[in-house]
Amino acid sequence: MIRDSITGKKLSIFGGEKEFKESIIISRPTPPPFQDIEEPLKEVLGNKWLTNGGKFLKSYEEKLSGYIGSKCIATSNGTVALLILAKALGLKGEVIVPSFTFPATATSFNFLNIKTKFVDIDKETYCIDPNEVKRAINEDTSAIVPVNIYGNCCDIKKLENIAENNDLKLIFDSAHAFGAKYNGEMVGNFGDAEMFSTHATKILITGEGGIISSKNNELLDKIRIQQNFGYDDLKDKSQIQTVGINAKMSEFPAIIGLWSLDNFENHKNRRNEIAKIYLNRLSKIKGIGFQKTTPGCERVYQFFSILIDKDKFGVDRDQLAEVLMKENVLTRKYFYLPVHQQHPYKTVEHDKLKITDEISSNILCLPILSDMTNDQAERICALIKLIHEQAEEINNYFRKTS
Ligand code: T4K
Repeated sequence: MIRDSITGKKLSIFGGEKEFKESIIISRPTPPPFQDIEEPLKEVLGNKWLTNGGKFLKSYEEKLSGYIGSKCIATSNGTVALLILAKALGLKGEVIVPSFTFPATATSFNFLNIKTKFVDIDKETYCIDPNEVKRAINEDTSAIVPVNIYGNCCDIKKLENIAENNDLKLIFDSAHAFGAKYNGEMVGNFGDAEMFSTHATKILITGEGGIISSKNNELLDKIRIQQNFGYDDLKDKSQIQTVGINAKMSEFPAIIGLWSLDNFENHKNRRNEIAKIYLNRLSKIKGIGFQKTTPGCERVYQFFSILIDKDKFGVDRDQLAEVLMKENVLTRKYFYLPVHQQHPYKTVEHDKLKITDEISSNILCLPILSDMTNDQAERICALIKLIHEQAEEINNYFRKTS
């Protein structure tokens, strides 16, 4: 049944019952049922081979490579994947990144003393603006690091052209975009390399985990060495080839990853259906805007965001989040604060990031889960509609309680 409103519902801030008895969290993982991974777990424990190029890791990497169409290396997480990529590519000086992202995008480079030049995003797709990238290039720039934000794709073609024309490396932070396609090709096949996160909050999960994909075998060889303390297992087990780190994935997350990959299409499709409900229902409410999908992109829904125009919607983003929280709907303000406003970055010079600041102040990500029901999504939409309808009372409530 399609719900347009919740008849007779009294909002919880006004003393009504919570709409949901149990919290609906922004991004709860869908882990495997125990019986589905019992056999491989027994095998690993029985074999006493827990990590360092184990059987399940190999199989996971092979399946990933088959799915993406470029060779994939699994890592301990996405942050360290970016870090070893930067090291393997020999980046230095400055890299161009958006500020509208999770701090890890920038951290991975700063950790290696590579500076991050923050540039603004496109106001519709929320992805890095290629024109701003062009403007930011200088003699210190060594790479461009666009982020395929929320599961949307950047303007990949333009960015590839800019990188090529300026002899720069191009690394995609595709932490959110596993399973997305651009011009019919899987994300993971672009630039010099791409990084995915398989953290518990993602669609493809391993608990903690990351993936590096690339078509450049020489680069992948370097990454294998980088993630293994600097040892090249094929050469000399007593001599490190370079200063490396431990960024390996062990057998347990690989087993979860194998299950998650087998179930990925179902999970992706479920989220697409939830997103359809959100788009359909919420587009009828004044003052709610949506991220536009980049032309040529078949996106995935790592996150579903709404952009609140307070003047038209009636209450602001923070108030909406609070009223929803009281109903047990736990949203997140990804990505507020943007990276350039985080403490370590406040002294970093950058041009005005007007669109980043504006979107970051008004964005709200709604729960989108791989096992969410249509009814849950419709009730969330009905709640948002009710909040819009009762905007005046809600404003009075916040005036009195602040
Ligand atoms: N680049 C980008 C663009 C990224 O977004 C990220 C990470 C990275 C790079 C780095 O990749 P990793 O190094 O993480 O692989 C989360 C994730 O930890 C992080 O992976 C993710 N992006 C970021 C957007 O979100 P938090 O601090 O917001 O997560 P947390 O612990 O508050 O969890 C979010 C919600 O999920 C909570 O409400 C509870 C729920 N949850 C969480 C976990 C861990 C569960 O239900 N079960 C769980 O096991 O960072």
